[in-house]
Amino acid sequence: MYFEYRFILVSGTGSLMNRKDSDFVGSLRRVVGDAFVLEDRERVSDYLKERRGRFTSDTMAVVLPGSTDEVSQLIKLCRERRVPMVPQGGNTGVCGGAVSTERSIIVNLQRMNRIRKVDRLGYTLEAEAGCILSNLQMAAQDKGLYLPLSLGAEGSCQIGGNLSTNAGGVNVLRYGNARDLVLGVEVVLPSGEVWNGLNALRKNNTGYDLKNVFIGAEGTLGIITAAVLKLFPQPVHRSTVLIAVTSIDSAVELFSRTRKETSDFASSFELMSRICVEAAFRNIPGCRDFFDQPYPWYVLMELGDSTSDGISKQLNERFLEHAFEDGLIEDAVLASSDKQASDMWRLREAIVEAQLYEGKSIKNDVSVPLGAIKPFIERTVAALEARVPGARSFVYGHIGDGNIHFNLSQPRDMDGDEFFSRWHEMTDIVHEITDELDGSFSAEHGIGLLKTREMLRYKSAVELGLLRSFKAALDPDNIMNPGKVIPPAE
Ligand code: FAD
Ligand code: S2G
Ligand code: ZN
Repeated sequence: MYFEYRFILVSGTGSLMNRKDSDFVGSLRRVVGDAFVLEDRERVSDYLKERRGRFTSDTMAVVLPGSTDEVSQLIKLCRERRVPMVPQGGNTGVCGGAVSTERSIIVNLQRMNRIRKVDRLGYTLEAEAGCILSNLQMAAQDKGLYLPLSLGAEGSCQIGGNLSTNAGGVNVLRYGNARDLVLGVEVVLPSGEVWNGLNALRKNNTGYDLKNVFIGAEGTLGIITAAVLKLFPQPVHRSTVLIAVTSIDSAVELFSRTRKETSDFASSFELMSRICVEAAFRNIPGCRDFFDQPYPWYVLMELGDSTSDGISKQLNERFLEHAFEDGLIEDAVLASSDKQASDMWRLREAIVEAQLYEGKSIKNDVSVPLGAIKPFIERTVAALEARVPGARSFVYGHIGDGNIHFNLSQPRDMDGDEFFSRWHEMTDIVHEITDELDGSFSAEHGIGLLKTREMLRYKSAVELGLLRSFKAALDPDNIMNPGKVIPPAE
């Protein structure tokens, strides 16, 4: 009979930790410094919050590296000890991509927040991954330039997380997703090697487009530590309009005119259904109806330009005139001031928060071809409300990109947990119809933990095989954000 002496230490996070683990955490401290390894339950709690309450997160420690070299050393230690790492930015992701387990460490890039360079001539910005998106927008603006990536979480999400999720947001229509805004990245690989891919050239045609392997990989292939972003002329003139329409047909027809009639000056074309704006009026202070009667659908459209005489307003007025003449529009309010324009945007962005007051919600972020928007919405609303009478379909989003946020709020007379218990049943209805219409079950939020099931259902064996080959080649020990994006083999 032998006695195994297991030194059981209770770590700061409250999880039982054996001697080996505590030595390991000690080695992390030697890399980043004592102050930047958080174990105390109190101090790690924010890093463990999962936005939609769908997943619980735990961790051995939260580690805050201050440099690329420290990230590299951390990865080498984790690789040696086979301790999984979860890269984390602002923790605003909505798919559980930054959720950790007690046997992992969270590596948050918040300390790596230096803006290295803004090149006015080259229209580029080089920054570290931990920079908050809104800070980068300001840095560009200070130089009279424009970083168009913009989303509701921009005050807390980090550019590393934006690239890792290939974030979309409200300006994709004119400027593209995060992926389209990147010229180069610096990545620390699961081997601990640093790939300096900080290219600032518009043309550099030398081999595979490696940056795009890591953009959208959601932290499963390495940790993005810096990036070179494309900048654009600052749109000094904006013309924002809130349009009331009676049908999805009119909204889609309006969009199809936008590109030609405004010569692609429209940067945003957002759809909102009545139930969305009513929830905002009800729950969010400062949100008000811009019209004197209710309408079933609203479009928020914004144009911008950097010309001296500002042609956006003229383009918008002419566009609206034609649309009125053709009976596409019931009413419209053209923002007469920046304040009014921001009030319109506040109404749009408030929908996410407003829905929190409407009970539990089952959220879907899908995209369909523009011509399928109407059948998608009509079929899905009908199918869901037939399946769960009283389920309230909040339909809104970036329809210029074919991207619909189809978020279901629990029926007023149903228990929230019962509603959540039907999560897969409801999302399967949404995803089946999306798939039939050649759409995507994840338009901009990514996969994380939330949609690995859909990856199995809707991705071909060839595509899953390719994803697994990339993962095996780059992260053979599966220490980089394991379990995310790629479904476990069946
Ligand atoms: P986190 O949530 O911290 O992490 C997200 C993923 O990226 C995880 O898998 C993580 O492991 C990985 N990761 C983070 N940093 C790194 C890094 N440096 N290297 C490698 N991997 C990393 N998303 C949209 O696309 N469009 C929207 O319009 C939009 N609107 C939103 C509005 C609100 C109010 C909220 C709360 C969220 C919204 N989101 C939207 C979702 C979210 O903001 C984005 O997914 C965002 O890009 C996440 O960035 P983050 O820094 O918070 O990343
Ligand atoms: C949006 C926000 C994320 C969510 O409002 O554009 O991407 O909660 C969404 O649906
Ligand atoms: Zn969105």
